[in-house]
Amino acid sequence: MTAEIDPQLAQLYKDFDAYGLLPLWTQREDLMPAVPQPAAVPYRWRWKEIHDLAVRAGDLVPVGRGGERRAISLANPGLPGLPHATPTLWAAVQYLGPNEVAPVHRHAQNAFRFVLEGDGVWTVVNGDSVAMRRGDLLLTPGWAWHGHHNPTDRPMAWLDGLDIPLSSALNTEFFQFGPATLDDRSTPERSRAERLWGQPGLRPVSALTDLPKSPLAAYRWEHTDAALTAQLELEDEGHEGVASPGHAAIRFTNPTTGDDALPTIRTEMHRIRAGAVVPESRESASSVWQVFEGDGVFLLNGERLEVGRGDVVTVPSWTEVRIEARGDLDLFRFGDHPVMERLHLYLTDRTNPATTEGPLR
Ligand code: 1HN
Repeated sequence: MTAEIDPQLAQLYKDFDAYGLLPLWTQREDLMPAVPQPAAVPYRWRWKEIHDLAVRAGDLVPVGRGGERRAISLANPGLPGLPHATPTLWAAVQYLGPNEVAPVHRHAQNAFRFVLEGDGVWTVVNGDSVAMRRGDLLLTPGWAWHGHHNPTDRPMAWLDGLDIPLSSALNTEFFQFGPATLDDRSTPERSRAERLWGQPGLRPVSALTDLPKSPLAAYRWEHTDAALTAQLELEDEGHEGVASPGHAAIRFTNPTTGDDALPTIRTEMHRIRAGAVVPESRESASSVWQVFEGDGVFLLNGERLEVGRGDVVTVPSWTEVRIEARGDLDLFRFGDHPVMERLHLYLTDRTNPATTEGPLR
């Protein structure tokens, strides 16, 4: 090709390059594909493999000031060299051994923890000690001080999710170390945040201003489980409430606004009945799923990925997803949907204007 190129044209391209210029006409398809073409790939991490490696890291790597966290990133193989699960989302397994403390710091990036198994760690968020137990979602909104401590003789591991890749793409990262020691090592059953905000539909009159980030630090499994159970019972009784047939779902929300619990990260729990299917769909948002309980299959662009307890699956934008539950399947999911929705960039295969004539919202 290059041999046949008009020498004047070749010189033009050389001169473009010398002046920091690039012609659109040779690149249009890469810059403007018909539908999203993510570099990130659909991928599954097995819980047993991650967990065994986390235990080994626990034996070999101390946790303390500097490194701050013994967290192991789930790095998407389509994004080589980057500790990113998707272009916007960071997922990791963090491991805290008996009597260890992860020091206090804060950062602009939003974070949460989701607990697959175990208990015994308290995360201290802006001076409020929050117990971490199986099935709980714990929030660390951007710029909240936070450290973790494990006063027990048992190790604990959990899933961390953050919007680090979004923050680095936008160059909005800020970070600050807190005090060298975590002074508050208290172990209350209920945090102050839950005592103030944790009763459904009830808001303290002392706090009527809406907040962009949820003030509720913990969403407890007993409530999540009860909500999912009720949806499926209502379905059995012939009433509305499920997300789709045999598929119950809840979203964790900010009690002051009803929006997503974190401004940049959607968090949800799904329960799919044994034998039920969530049919194929695509969306212009990326997600990470973790199997909380049960087993089944994720079909991602037609590729079958068997999943069981603790396994983590990443679903890049515009990947066709179908989920089949073998036994009853409980799934935690987080995604970048709030960002896409706020920017009016959220589309699905049912609203893609190129195929439906529908207007861009
Ligand atoms: C962080 O602060 C935590 O607080 C976890 O547990 C993972 C990954 C990168 C940067 C900060 C935590 C993190 C992190």
